[in-house]
Amino acid sequence: EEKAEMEENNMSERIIMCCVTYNLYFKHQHTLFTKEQIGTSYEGRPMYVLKFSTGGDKRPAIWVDSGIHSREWVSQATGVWTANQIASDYGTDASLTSLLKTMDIYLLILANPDGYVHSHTSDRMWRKTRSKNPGSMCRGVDPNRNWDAGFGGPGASTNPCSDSYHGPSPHSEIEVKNVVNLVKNHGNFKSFISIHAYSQLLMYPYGYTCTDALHAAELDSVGRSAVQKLSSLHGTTYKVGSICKIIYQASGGSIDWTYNLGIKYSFAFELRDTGRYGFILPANQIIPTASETWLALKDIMEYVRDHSY
Ligand code: PAY
Ligand code: ZN
Repeated sequence: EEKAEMEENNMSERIIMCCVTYNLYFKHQHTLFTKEQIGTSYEGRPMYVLKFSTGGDKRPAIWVDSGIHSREWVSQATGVWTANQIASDYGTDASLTSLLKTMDIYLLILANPDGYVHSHTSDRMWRKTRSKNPGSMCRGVDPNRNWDAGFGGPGASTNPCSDSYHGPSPHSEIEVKNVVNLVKNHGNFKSFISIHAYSQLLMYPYGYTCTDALHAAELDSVGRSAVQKLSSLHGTTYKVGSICKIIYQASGGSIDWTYNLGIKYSFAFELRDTGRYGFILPANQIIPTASETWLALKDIMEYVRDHSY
């Protein structure tokens, strides 16, 4: 019984290991990151965020999450690769090193751990959380329709059986609530970046309305610079725009909530590809995808560092 409990508790780390073998190693500073539990998932899995920091107290910070939709596997894999990249580039890469002198990076690799397990064990195309919906046989809520930003509006479903079910109330999903609590308690995030797949897009608010956000022009130019860097590695092309204009109207999304909270540099990536393989992206594209994405992430992070507000 004790062993079963231990295995349960180790689930999220072990699962991460299944996609990319990694050793975080530290050339310069052993204390570069800490692993902090932000809460547990619906099914009781611990949710850990990696905090990369060289000191200070609640420094201005950049948030990156992956895997909010479980079937988008290249997202979680990119999260793992990125963790290793930050750990090994620190002290070598001048830009990252200078960034971490004044800012912290938070990385939540598995934003939807229950869904991720389910996509491995039962249904490869599972997108949502795994919470029970009273009165319905269908499980799960779309964790990217569950945020308190245009909640329940166009582009979200009232049907618990739908893949875009918004849930009974804003932040009803514990996985969403855990992030909301951390972001609010921290209070000093300057950028919030959520990593999805697929479509090759770099998006900014809003999703719930096609009306331009106040900073749309600036976000567009930051985004265009970032995808130019991304393309320079393997020639992968990305489009940039607001969620509503570039993909479709979608309400209750995470970056709309963070933007309305005052986190100006809120972005969502849709990684490779454009539909040939879709969610079933071949494993040999993981490292090329993560490497090119890192160039875009670094470009955004540098901009955020240089444009304090
Ligand atoms: O914030 O990324 C956003 C909104 C748009 C995404 C969403 O529906 O939540 C777009 C889809 C996603 O990554 O979840 C796109 C993929 C291909 C899908 O499942 O349709
Ligand atoms: Zn997604």
